[in-house]
Amino acid sequence: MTVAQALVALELDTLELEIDEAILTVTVNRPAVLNALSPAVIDELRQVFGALRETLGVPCDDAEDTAPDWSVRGVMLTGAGEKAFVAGADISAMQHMTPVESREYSLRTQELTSWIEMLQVPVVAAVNGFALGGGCELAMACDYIFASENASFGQPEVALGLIPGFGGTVRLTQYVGIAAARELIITGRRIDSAEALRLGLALCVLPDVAALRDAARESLRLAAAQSPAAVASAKQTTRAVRPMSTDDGLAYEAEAFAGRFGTPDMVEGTTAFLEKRRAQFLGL
Ligand code: CO8
Repeated sequence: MTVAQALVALELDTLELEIDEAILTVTVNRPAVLNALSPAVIDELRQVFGALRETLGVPCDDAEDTAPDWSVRGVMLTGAGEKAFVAGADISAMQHMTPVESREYSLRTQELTSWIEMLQVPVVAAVNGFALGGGCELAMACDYIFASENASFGQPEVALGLIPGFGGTVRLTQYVGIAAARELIITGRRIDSAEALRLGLALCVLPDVAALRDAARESLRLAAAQSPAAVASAKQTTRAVRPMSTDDGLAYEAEAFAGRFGTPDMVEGTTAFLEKRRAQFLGL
């Protein structure tokens, strides 16, 4: 069974999964509470992204099949309806947590965001409305963010006597720089899609939710036409070099670059170019 088949067989209460041409759409589906992240949502997201990270690019468990499993080539993460991507962590589920419980919750969710960030295939956040607190943090764990015109971003935790706990203090700074991140976190103010675009938080803004999902899917399809092994290496390398000095980053990149030489996908990609035909990648 491929990971795509295993995923659609999962019984999930808070997420909807759909696979179309190897693009997986994961929809957080609690519209009555603006898709707020309850512990159940986090557990189900961990099931989905946990299964993906363990199986993508390795032979599937069918004994006869030795080809790597690339049955999912990209993931779109979005929220149900038109009003919200995710309006944050579920405040009612969080209110009575002890410091010990909240640390555990924070660490489990941060681990999920790292799995998303390091996943072997691209993950695009399609932000269709409110992306607040944990919602903004979930979107920032993705490779990039596409937004609809009605999208609204923010880290409003200070209004609750809290601070971001799902990676916001780290990733918002990486997206928008230290001053803009501090200003947003300290004031808790919400920004619209135009300001998110200007700050570099959103990569592009689409006029409505249908156009947003089409654009995110098209971007993932473009990536899916490339060598999956090269895409995985490119994604892993851009993350690994980020905290490095220029010299260390360049040395790391040279190793990763060299690591692609002689691989089946590199041989196929370069041969196909020279033979003026479309490459048929194995994903190795
Ligand atoms: N949690 C729980 N319920 C929520 C949440 C939420 N984050 N957001 C909205 N809802 C519920 C509302 O309570 C309401 O429920 P009901 O209909 O039963 O009253 C329903 O969704 C609809 O919401 P509104 O009526 O408020 O809709 P509006 O259009 O008037 O307002 C807003 C929309 C502006 C998005 C407003 O709902 C709001 O401010 N929501 C809260 C946003 C927020 O503060 N998010 C951050 C939460 S904290 C967080 O994410 C921290 C992450 C790190 C934690 C680390 C943990 C250990």
